Amino acid sequence: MGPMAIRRIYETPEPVLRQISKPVETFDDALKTLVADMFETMYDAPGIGLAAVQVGEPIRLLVIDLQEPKDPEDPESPVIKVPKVFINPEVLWHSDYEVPYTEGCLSVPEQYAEVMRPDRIRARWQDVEGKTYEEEIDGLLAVCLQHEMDHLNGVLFIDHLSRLKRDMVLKKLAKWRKEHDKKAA
Ligand code: K1U
Ligand code: ZN
Repeated sequence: MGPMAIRRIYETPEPVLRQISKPVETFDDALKTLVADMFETMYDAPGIGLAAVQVGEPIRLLVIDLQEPKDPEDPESPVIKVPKVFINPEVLWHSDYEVPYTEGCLSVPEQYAEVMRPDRIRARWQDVEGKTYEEEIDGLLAVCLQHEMDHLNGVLFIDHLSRLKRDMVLKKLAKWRKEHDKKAA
């Protein structure tokens, strides 16, 4: 593998985040390089997921690594790395039952809010070689996959909030940026 690179993560309200990502049709070395860069960018952030559009490439590709501890009881326990790639993902079925999860987003930095989503989905996707998979997914992986698939359709988690809550998050983000930029200066 060639040298990997950490890419810039676009943040709201940059218009690229609102684009509808295009299907991946060519499974070539450039795609593998982008996937490697996305993992490096996600681990560096750090995050548990990243959609290609967040690094300015509006194609239907996302990566996930939940980085869950080996022993959830022990805070010192090492995390298990399980990198997952989803290309051209589709939801074939979702449960009617929805569960809340306090979500974050690298494109809405340092802001968290509770979002309701179906607790189980049946998904189909391809890997970097173009091989197709179909599986039923639940738990945090289902939450994260739905959040990342939203990115492919130009949707951010804040779009699922009431206007009042969304405005509160955006106000806190503006305040955080002021403080953050002061420190960076
Ligand atoms: O920007 C993104 O799409 C990544 C986002 C994914 C996500 C988080 C929570 C619920 C749904 C989707 C993040 O990774 S935000 C950061 C985060 O949650 C986290 C970072 C380090 C360790 C553990 C969690
Ligand atoms: Zn996100």
